[in-house]
Amino acid sequence: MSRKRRLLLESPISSTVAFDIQSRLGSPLFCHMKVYIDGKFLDEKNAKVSVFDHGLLYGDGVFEGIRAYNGRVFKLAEHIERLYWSAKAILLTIPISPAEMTRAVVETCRRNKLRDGYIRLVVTRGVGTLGLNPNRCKRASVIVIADKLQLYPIEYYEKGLDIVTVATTRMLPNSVNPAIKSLNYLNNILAKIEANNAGVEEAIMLNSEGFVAECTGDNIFIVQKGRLMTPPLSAGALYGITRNTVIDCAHELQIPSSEPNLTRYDLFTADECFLTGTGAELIPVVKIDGRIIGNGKPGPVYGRLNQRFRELTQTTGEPIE
Ligand code: PXG
Repeated sequence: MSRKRRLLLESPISSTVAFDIQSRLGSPLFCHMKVYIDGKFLDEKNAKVSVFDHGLLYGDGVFEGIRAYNGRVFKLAEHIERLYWSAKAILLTIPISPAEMTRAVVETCRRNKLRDGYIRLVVTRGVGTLGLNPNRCKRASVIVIADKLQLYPIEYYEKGLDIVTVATTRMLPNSVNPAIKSLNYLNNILAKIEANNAGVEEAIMLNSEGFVAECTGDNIFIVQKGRLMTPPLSAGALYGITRNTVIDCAHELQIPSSEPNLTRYDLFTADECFLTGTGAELIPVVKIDGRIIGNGKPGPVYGRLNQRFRELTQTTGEPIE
């Protein structure tokens, strides 16, 4: 077995997953997890959607991944705003107001006694017929799940990730615009499969012009001579909430930042590289397509931004209690 494969199997994420599966099957906790579906809090085992829901049949819907830290939901208003923007872009009417959505998220955390964890907010087109016409779906469904998530093994936050560029490109803005956080994630999943096949955790996706867009579930940043850079939204990057937070932190710390088009060459020759996402937080990258980035260790600008980000997550957000 290769060293990389062995590391993956022995990594903390494997044990987290194993623990999750065990606890879900055997533990009494399993029955107590409450999932919000259309105004009701249901036991996890009864939290189900119809096979005629177009979210299932066509990936017709939108979602958000949100995080709670220290008894507060981080950047909740920003996530709710992006959810309604995604819904607007696909002409999906969310049946509750943003204020009601905010209460649903906070209440789901409260009922699950979740102080630190991950919240998945899903809005599906709702129940329709076997035809794809969304006009047949009478009412969208709102789902809130509050759980735990460990996206990457802990060791990578200290050592940094080794990632690759993959062949699957980011979608064009005139197809499903990458700014829409839609339930149809197959494009990103195909890229993730390429990462899996290469034995790495994440993949860089280029746009159809060959510029860097982002990763399958994270935005990407580089540092070159003290300047922070990340691809513009027009390159096919998601309007990432963590991305925005990092840009704000850079401003606060007087680190100059910009959003130019970036090529793989820019990544290879950068002093530092890191990824951002709600699940991943800030995670350093030390190797891309076999090229060592900088000195092969997480860099000082990453360190400063990461420290400020952690302070913000611990001290700001919508209180749960
Ligand atoms: N780009 C894409 C394509 C994403 O899906 C991000 C960037 C980061 O955005 P935020 O707002 O979280 O900073 C995301 C969101 C996963 C997973 O399992 C990742 C995301 C969403 C759902 C699942 O890796 N990241």
